[in-house]
Amino acid sequence: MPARFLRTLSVLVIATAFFATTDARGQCPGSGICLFENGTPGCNDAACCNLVCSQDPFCCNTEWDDLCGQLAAQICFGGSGGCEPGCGGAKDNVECVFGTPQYDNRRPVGRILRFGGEWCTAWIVASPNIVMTNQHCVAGGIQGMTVEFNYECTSCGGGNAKQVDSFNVNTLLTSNAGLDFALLQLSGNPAATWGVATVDPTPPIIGQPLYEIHHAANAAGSNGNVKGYGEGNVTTVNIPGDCNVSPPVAIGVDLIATGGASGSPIFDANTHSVVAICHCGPDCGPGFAVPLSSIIPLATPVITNAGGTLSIFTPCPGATGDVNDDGNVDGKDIQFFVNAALGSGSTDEVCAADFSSNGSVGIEDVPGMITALMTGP
Ligand SMILES: [Ca+2]
Ligand SMILES: [Ca+2]
Repeated sequence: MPARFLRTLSVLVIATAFFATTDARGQCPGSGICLFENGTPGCNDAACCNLVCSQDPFCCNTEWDDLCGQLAAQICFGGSGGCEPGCGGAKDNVECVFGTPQYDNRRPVGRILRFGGEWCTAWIVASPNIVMTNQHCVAGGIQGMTVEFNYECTSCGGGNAKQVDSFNVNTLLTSNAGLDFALLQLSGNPAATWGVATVDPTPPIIGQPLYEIHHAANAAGSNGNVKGYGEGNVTTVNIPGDCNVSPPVAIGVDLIATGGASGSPIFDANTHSVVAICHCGPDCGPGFAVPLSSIIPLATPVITNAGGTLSIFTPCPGATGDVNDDGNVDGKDIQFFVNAALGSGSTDEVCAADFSSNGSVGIEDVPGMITALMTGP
């Protein structure tokens, strides 16, 4: 890249001239953040600023540019690649929701690289190896594309980068500019390791609670160097003309839609199923998404033809107490009820025991289970 080459050359020249004349660290601390391009000389962490400028005086003399941010990530933050929140939200790093169903849903979410550069977000929509992203992410073709899973940090406050698992993008199965979705087939079997996101093709409604798992780039233009997490709601539905979605099915969401987040799955906060994909919006501001209720009917035959298997959310038909599904409600169901309460029941078993309809089996379901045992078939 010519600009980078010239910049590297200028660093050498400046460094040679500068060390001979004056203190390279005169701008420490500066006013901007250290991890990203900040438009000013120096950065606001004095220790980090001194370290970086001792290696690259350009960062203090002229401007803290993207290379300075990358250097800061390497030498101030343990080579983590900068495990910092993408947009500065309180829970912007998915590690901050460790131990929740939301956290589990990070696994099938990967970032798309194009010729090694950060590009978009993709997620496993069907086993063994089909991912969904935005059409605009593949409008220039899939040449040089890979999808990396586990591009995550080790702790909520940052920590180090985890070991990534990379797959080549082999085939563009379909793309649809109107609904801004595309299906890609990867090499190998990423679903075996990273799982499949469950999809819910029910049309979103205003106020529906959501969360998004994404690889958004930072507002300052750095790499999307964290797996991001954000919470929000559906704010509007069926918006005519927004970001050229056709037919007008886009939904407004108070979730980020900055560069890099394109194609991210947006989950319903109660069912933990994907209901929409991130589509467009301003840097780190509320954006627009396309609901899976419009996409799934078109995607399903393509996925089937490519040998893929979807995981589709099915709401519980209602608790019966026949947890072992043998047609009777009796003592044999008690152990299955306990198993479901301990978290080792199947989806069907949880449905049969979840009298409170809260999606899990617990103490609140005991009265219903006792009633079923006393009255059931
Ligand atoms: Ca039974
Ligand atoms: Ca329950």
